[in-house]
Amino acid sequence: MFWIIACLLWQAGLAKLIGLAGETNVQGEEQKKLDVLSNEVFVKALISSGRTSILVSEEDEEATIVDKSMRGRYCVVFDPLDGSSNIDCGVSIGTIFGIYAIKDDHEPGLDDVLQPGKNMVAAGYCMYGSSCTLVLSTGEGVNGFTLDPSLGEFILTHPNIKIPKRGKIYSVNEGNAKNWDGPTSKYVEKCKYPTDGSSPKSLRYIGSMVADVHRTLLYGGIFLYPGDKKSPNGKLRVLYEVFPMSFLMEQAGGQSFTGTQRSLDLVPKSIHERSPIFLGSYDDVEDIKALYAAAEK
Ligand code: P6P
Repeated sequence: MFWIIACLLWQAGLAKLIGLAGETNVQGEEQKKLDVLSNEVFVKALISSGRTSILVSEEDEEATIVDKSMRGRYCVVFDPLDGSSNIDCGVSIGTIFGIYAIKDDHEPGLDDVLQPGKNMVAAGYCMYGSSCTLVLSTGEGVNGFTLDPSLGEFILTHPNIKIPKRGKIYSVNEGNAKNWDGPTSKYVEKCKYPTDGSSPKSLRYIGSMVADVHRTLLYGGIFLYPGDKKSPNGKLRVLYEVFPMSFLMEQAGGQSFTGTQRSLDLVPKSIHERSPIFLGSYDDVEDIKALYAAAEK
């Protein structure tokens, strides 16, 4: 699947696949042709695998219940092409996915999907950039694989990834600063003007979650998409963005926080629900958790 998407992306500019498909998805965003194609590739491949019972895609308003004859014991939640608004300018984008095991003694339904992220059995992302990199965890640590196009195989290139305990980078869209709440504003201020004599953190923000999280995982630091006055729940979707990335961060020794609780403890009420997210190096996330705790007092 991932290789097919990578090939579609690498050929897009030539095949004039880039550009709007003229439709909008459930998020009210213009769908690019590659969004539509990627979603079709994943849905068809997951159904034909015979391993899935229910699918949730960022591109589909409703969950897909797999026909009884093709059902398996897994529920897959995914964003087939996250960051697709960056396609035309060649910025790295990616597929994000999470997997739940579900009991097969009943008709699958939303109850099988609306589970806390800590119940996931696997999660990962595939980043389509200068290379095609798959980062995956099945609950026993995090490993990174790079596609060798000459073999058509993913090679283990980043065994047992561990995120540094603290990093020198913060990653947030500062254009939203005027709407931030107190703790987020205070935290970003501390990143820029540290009061403990340490050096200021560097700001790196690509605007493609997979790329920003991949850099955070490898280099350390913190990625923030906070809620704000305009969007109290932020922008990122719980099931197929917040949960998979939080699962990976915890498996790599980092952590993920929503502003009120551990991200993986969230229980979503709907399949496209959003949540604020602060994830990355353990100690960096501890710092912002302390600011939110102090604001509660
Ligand atoms: P903003 C891409 O559309 C996306 O869902 C994530 O990949 C990314 O982190 C975020 O939105 C960027 O949002 O508001 O900063 O452009």
